[in-house]
Amino acid sequence: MHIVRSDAHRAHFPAGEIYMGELVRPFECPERWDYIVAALVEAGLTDVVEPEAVEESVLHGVHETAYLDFLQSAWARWTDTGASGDMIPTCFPVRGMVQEMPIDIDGQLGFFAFAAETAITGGTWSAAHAAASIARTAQRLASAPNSTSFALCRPPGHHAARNYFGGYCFINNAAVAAQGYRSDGAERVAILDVDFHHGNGTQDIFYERSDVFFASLHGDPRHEFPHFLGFANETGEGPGEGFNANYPLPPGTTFDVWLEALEHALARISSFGPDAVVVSLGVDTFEGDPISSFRLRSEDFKVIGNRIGELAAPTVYCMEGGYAVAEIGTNTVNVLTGHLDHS
Ligand code: 7XA
Ligand code: ZN
Repeated sequence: MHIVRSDAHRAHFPAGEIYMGELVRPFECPERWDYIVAALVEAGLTDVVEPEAVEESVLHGVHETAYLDFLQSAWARWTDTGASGDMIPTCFPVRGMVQEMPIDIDGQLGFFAFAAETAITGGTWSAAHAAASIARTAQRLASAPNSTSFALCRPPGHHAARNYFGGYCFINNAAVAAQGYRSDGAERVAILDVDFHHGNGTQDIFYERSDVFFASLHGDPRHEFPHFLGFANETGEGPGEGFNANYPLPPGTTFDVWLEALEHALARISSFGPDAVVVSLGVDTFEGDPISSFRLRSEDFKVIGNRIGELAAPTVYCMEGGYAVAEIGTNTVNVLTGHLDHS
């Protein structure tokens, strides 16, 4: 299994995250990456590859140009105003307001954001771009039948939509991998999102497409972030009708219930007949996760990888969430070795 990673992620680390009325140290922190790397090495997964820069055509296949331009130029324009702190969005174009991009950078910040916990810093664009390059490189390396690679992306990506960021995500790495498969000739790609949170961004990007099937298992949005997408009746639109499957699950969900949903999602993916599979791999379904509410145990993650491996498709795992930092490495590696045990 190829492991694609880069130190470039360290450039992105906001000073704070708004959480329960306080500005706290962000849960999405650089040590998450260090713990995963240590566990990979301990498991003998040492075939490490540095990323090659993702092509503009692939990025533009999943995000709008105005959004990418905003992300790339945001920090310089922000500091030009005299601001020196991180960019935290505070004003959003909600129901009944004008949905047009303002001129002012602070206005644009709210226009391109859907949540306020996620700040942009001076290093955000370079880190997010490197994470997308990691996903694209990992996807290229998993093109042969049954080949598997791991994209150790940070920042994560699955909340990033065609034209908005939030939930710690800026560029949708899993979508980049899926689009990469398409531009390399795959006809059908499936994305399976096993992170605790709904992959609203991935759903948004592919909602009207029939070439990419999206399935997500996640906390019921009536209780859990991102709250406003991820319901079971969201099945795709237009040509994409029938190519989106959501499995919202209640707080406290244990592995037996979660696994039933996984089996259902895998059956849907099998009947779609994908040429390749992208997995949005979050391990915040773990029982000890500080911001989530499922009850999966470390050994359960092996079963997840094993079951995904049974699809016997070229597979790329893209790292998403997981905030029980001391266990994030074990839980992530358990999925990967569970996959390899199968093949
Ligand atoms: O998969 N997504 C995450 O792990 C990020 C969730 C961010 C939640 C913020 C709630 N205040
Ligand atoms: Zn998550």
